[in-house]
Amino acid sequence: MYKIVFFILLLISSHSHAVLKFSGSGYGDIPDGPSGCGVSGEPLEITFNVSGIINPVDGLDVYTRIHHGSVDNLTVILEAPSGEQHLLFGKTGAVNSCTGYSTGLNGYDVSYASVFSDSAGVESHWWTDAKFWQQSIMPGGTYRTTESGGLDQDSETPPQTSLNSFVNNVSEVNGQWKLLVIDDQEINTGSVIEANLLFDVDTSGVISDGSASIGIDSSGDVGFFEVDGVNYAFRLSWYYRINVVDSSEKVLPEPDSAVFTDNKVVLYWATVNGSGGRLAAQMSYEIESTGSDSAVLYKRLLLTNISPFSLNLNLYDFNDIDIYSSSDDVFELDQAPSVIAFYDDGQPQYYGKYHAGGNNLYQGGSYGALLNLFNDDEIDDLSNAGLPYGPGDGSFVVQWNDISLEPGQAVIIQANLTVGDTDVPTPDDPVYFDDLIFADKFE
Ligand SMILES: [Ca+2]
Ligand SMILES: [Ca+2]
Ligand SMILES: [Ca+2]
Ligand SMILES: [Ca+2]
Repeated sequence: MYKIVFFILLLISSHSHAVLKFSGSGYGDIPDGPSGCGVSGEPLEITFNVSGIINPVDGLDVYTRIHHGSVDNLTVILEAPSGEQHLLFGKTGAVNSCTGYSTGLNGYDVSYASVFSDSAGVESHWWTDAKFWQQSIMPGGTYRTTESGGLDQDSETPPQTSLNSFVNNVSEVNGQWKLLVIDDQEINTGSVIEANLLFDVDTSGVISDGSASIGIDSSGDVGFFEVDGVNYAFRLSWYYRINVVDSSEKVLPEPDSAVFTDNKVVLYWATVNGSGGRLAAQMSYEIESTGSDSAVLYKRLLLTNISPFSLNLNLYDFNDIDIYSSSDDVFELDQAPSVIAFYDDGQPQYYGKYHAGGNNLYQGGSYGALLNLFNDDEIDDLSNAGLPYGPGDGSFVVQWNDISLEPGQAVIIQANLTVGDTDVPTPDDPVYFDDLIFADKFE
């Protein structure tokens, strides 16, 4: 029972999130408002074509760079494709009146951007800062969205509102979003320089088959490979390095989307931005039960060169194995450089094998030492050393080096992780590994 609770808690806490950014179009001058009180100007409509969001949206931030002589002229409304609206701010500083704080916005300077986000916390009040900077320029900052000022507003700190609650309740996320920027007083004018919508998307989930399951977090890492209640792997993740471009290894970042079926997930990256968007990626994890207490995990990574240049890649499959408990695992080189066997020293019936296709290099060692290779600021190639290792908290990594990709060309990398507790491994043990495994280029 304790184990099950622990597993669930970790899955929840490992929820991380991908951020999908959509830039606006239609920037320009905001039509000036008319004279008088209570009459609005024509809105400047900034539009955002949002598409491809298939996973749940947990949150939304709105990045704005608005240039204006007086913030109290402005009312800014976000409109979802399905028509629901949410006010970012309006008539700032107008308490039982038509005019409010005469505070300037300097949208031409990126450091003066205003970001609307629930992450700002309630202590960061848009009105309080606007009041402080009256007759001057409001600096950049992150704020909660806020109710409007005007004749009905009797507070200098009107209630703050939630963009996340708004986006959680819109009926359609994909489609054309609008930012309506309205000036409702004459004389002071302004323009919109830039606006972006940043959707916080949850691509985590669990795949399972029989008694085997694996949790996928939004970063594309796989964790908690469990079979029949025994855990075999804590974290499986991919790193890469583009020669000449990168001065250290990069972790494959959060995917844009994840498509789950029962025992399989496919993760998609339109661009892998860590190296300047030179790669697109697609990753699948498929789990297959091979008995009541054994299973195989198929890992398949497809990387495409979407840059106009030839690239030379290194790929690393990082396997942090923690069998049953993490401190007493043994790792052995079964067949260099591609097959690595491992078992629990205390309970050797818990064992497994890893089989890579076409890799050049491997390295075993402690989890911390191996992780340092990828967290430091240096280029690291694996040493074909470190095995056997243990008993201890071990891990292993394999590397495919010198993969040359012309523009538009792709590479597929595959590896399998087989675990089971049917017997103690010997060199002759069959590995659940078929002849389809390969690492090859295709056009
Ligand atoms: Ca105006
Ligand atoms: Ca162990
Ligand atoms: Ca490194
Ligand atoms: Ca380990």
